[in-house]
Amino acid sequence: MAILDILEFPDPRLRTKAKPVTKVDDAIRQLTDNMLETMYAAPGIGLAATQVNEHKRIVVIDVSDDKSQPLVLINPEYEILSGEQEYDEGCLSVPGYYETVTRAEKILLKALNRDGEPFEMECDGLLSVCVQHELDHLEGKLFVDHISRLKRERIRKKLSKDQKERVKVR
Ligand code: QAP
Ligand code: CO
Repeated sequence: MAILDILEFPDPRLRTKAKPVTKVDDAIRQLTDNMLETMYAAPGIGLAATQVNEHKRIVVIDVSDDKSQPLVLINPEYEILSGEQEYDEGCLSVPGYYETVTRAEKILLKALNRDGEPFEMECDGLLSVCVQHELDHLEGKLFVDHISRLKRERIRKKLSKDQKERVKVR
């Protein structure tokens, strides 16, 4: 297993649209395991392959309190079932920033699991927010695209400055 590097906003590679996985083989399973390890180490509750510069339709999520319920989603899709909810979202690719985003309340998620078998599940609450947030990544979209341009620009400038200073002190 390995901990992978996470791309940070405004890295243009985060804008890449991910391609479907054509076969769930050992290499894909190894990537999902490394993504879970990276997410748990961060620590985070969700991570998309895009964030580790792998442009494949793969997401890992664990919203349980004790990190006991890893979800591996391959070629995921969802349908909105009902309602709206607001949540203060963050992102491992936008470290240190949280903003309120409005998303659907209930969704029907369809994906392949780690063994390549299709499954469906209804999601609500935090899990529903997390699925919608992570599937945005696969389209090259970030939660900061759901907030005002003024707020997004403020975050972009601060993170760019942090990244430059990190290079200097290295
Ligand atoms: C996406 O986000 C999410 O800023 C997953 O300094 C977030 O795991 C879905 C994290 C909220 C639904 C609700 C963020 C860690 C982790 C940071 C994460 C940070 C350290 C974010
Ligand atoms: Co994110």
